[in-house]
Amino acid sequence: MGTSPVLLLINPWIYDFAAYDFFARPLGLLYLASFLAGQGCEVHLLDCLDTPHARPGAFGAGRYPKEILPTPPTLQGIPRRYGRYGISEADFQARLAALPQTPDAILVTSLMTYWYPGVQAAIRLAREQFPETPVILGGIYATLCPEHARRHSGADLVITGPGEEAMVNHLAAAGLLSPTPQPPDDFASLLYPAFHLLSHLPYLPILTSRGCPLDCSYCASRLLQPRYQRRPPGAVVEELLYWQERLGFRDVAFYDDALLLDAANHLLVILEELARKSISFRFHTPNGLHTRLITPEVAGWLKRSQFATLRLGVETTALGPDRLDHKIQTGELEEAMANLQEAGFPGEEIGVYLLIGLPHQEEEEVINSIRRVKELGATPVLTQYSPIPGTALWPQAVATSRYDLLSDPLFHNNSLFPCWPQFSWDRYTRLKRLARD
Ligand code: B12
Ligand code: SF4
Repeated sequence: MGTSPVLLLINPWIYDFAAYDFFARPLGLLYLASFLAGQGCEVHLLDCLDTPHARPGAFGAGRYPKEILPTPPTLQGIPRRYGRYGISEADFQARLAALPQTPDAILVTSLMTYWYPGVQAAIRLAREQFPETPVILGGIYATLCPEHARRHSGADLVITGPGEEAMVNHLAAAGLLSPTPQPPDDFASLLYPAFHLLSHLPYLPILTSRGCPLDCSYCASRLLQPRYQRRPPGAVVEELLYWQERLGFRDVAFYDDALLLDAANHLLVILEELARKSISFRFHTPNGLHTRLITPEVAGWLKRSQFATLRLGVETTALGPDRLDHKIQTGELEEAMANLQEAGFPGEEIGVYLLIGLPHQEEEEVINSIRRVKELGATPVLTQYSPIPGTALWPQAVATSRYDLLSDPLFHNNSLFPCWPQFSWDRYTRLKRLARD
């Protein structure tokens, strides 16, 4: 076996009509990088999104550089400009050429299913430079659409699900590595993500748990992380301190699906410990929080600990037996709002995610939700539904869509409102205006 295997890890471009860096870093790939480095691999990273923003936003978020490209034939007629977000192709090639040697394997991650053209482009260009090197694809698109990925990505191997153990087994089978034994699928024992491989890191993404014990019908959390696992609160505090000492950043974005679950024994312990040590950050929750779990005590801690970007996962204020999730019941949004306002959050700092474009969703319901959120003094944030294969809602999504969702993941793109038969750009603009004004 001798020398360490050399691995090139790639985070591909985004190909889309719209994309914005709202605290987005390739955390899964960075976890994999540190894990494999810990197993004795020499790891290099080529992150197509690791570039200065074209227009900086608040707290380190911002607009990615975009190069306009022809709209794919299947998406013709969408009055939005398609393009590639991230570094230029020339920059990609230069970064490949700068590698000290030919890698033994190329590991590519993936995020949104409908961003697969970015995966294809990255694999194609990497292959041009290193035709002999095997390419392995993993991540979210690979897990949700494995058959499509096997046929169309250009990778030699597609691995689904959490990648740590699977990659070690694969490298061992290929004779590249003799693995040190690891406790199987144990999130708490993983090394910190390899943030040092990034050039631009204005904020720190952090995961305190993986997965979610709930099972909302439009969500893929269970498919991606079948087991809900939590790190000990003390370990999260240690990680935050570790990065603050080395990188000196202030902004932290939680990536958890279920950050507020059992808060008394988890998040609140973390925040109390930071307060006890007089260490402060500015926190952001770009992924929605569970509204019903915002008790007066939780709200108070969120305020004291400087949560600056708050997003509540509400999806719709319509209640009743037809709801697609188990996240909220009568009076719970009202209660959460009262608790947050009591704690001192002004309405414009409380963003409430409302999902639009769900199968069979009436426009009236969206309008009512927007009005209700505004009445309560919060800020409605519209998020467009993206249908996900394997979720409980998928069969309905396929049945209601005006696109053939089964034929191409490009149709999962939330910018198309693929499952909203009454969709028109005028309607959407009206709803956006209603939410904003
Ligand atoms: C954090 C998050 C975000 C963040 C940023 C994510 C980022 N890095 O860019 C924010 C809040 C910005 C975001 C936004 C959105 N998101 Co989002 N997000 C997530 C979330 C909760 C976690 C992703 C994550 O980082 N996980 C943690 C890491 C550790 O896991 P991982 O990336 O999966 O990596 C592991 C494995 O996949 C694997 N792996 C990864 N790479 C590789 C490579 C190889 C070679 C191998 C072998 C293995 C492997 O190993 C890793 C470690 O175990 C997922 C749901 C989920 N639970 O996964 C949704 C999810 C990905 N998001 C989703 C959606 C719909 C969106 C939005 C479109 C929402 C909206 N309607 O506005 C936006 C659009 C984003 C944009 N920029 O345009 C959907 C995807 C739908 C789809 N069709 O693909 C998901 C699945 C949620 C859902 N609804 O079910 N998101
Ligand atoms: S609560 Fe959130 S993460 Fe959990 S299943 Fe529902 S939508 Fe997914």
